[in-house]
Amino acid sequence: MKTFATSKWLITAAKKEQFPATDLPEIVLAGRSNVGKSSLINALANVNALAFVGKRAGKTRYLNFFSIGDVFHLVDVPGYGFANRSKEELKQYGRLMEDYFGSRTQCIAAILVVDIRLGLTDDDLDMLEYVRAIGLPTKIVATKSDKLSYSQRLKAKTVITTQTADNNIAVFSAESKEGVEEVRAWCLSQLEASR
Ligand SMILES: Nc1nc2c(ncn2[C@@H]2O[C@H](COP(=O)(O)OP(=O)(O)OP(=O)(O)O)[C@@H](O)[C@H]2O)c(=O)[nH]1
Ligand SMILES: [Mg+2]
Repeated sequence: MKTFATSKWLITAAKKEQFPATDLPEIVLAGRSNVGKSSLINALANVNALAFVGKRAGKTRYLNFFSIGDVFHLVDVPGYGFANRSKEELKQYGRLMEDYFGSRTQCIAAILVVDIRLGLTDDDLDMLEYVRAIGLPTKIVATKSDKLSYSQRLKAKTVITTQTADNNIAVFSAESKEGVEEVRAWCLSQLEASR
C-alpha cells in the first residue's frame, strides 16, 4: 500500500512537551514488553530498522513517533509487564502513558499486540479494558504466528477471539509477514472513519 511506502522516524519523546506539535491522526501500539510492537511497526512500514527491535525485553524506553506517508503517525510505546524495571522507571512509564492518553486528542485508534502463543495476559486484559473504556477502536494483533503450526494458529485464534469477544483479530508475524496487509488495511480504514 502506497501510504506505507514512505515512513520515517520523527521523534523520541520522554515527556509530553516533546510530543510532535501536529494534529495528524495517530494510532498507538500497546502490548507487553518484548511482544513485538516495534517489529510490527517495521513490518507495516516495510523497513527493517525504523523502530528499534530488542534482543532483550525493555528495548523501547520512551514514546517513538513515526510518520507514515505524512498521512498519520504510528506511536511505539514501551511495553508493560517488564519485571526488572525499577520503581522510578515504572512511575515514569505510568506518567508518560497518562500524558499520552490524557492529551493526544488526535489518537484515533489503538493496536493491542499480544503473543499468539500466550493469548491475553491479565495485563493485556487490563490494557484492552482501558483503551475500550476511553473509546478507542482497537485492533488485536496476535503476533509471532510463525512460532505455531497452522492448526495451532487456528486454535490460538479461537482462544483470543473468545477472550476479547472480537471476531476480527489479526494473526500476524513479523517474520513471515502473515497479516501485514490486514493490519495496514485496518489502519487506513480507521483514518477513513475518523475523517
Ligand atoms: N519469531 C518471531 N519473533 C518476533 C516477531 N516479532 C518480534 N519478534 C522478536 O521478539 C523480540 C522483541 O521484539 P520487539 O519488536 O523489540 O518487541 P517490543 O514489543 O517492541 O519490545 P519492547 O520495546 O521491549 O516493549 C525480538 O527478538 C524480535 O525479533 C515475530 O513475528 N516472530
Ligand atoms: Mg519496542
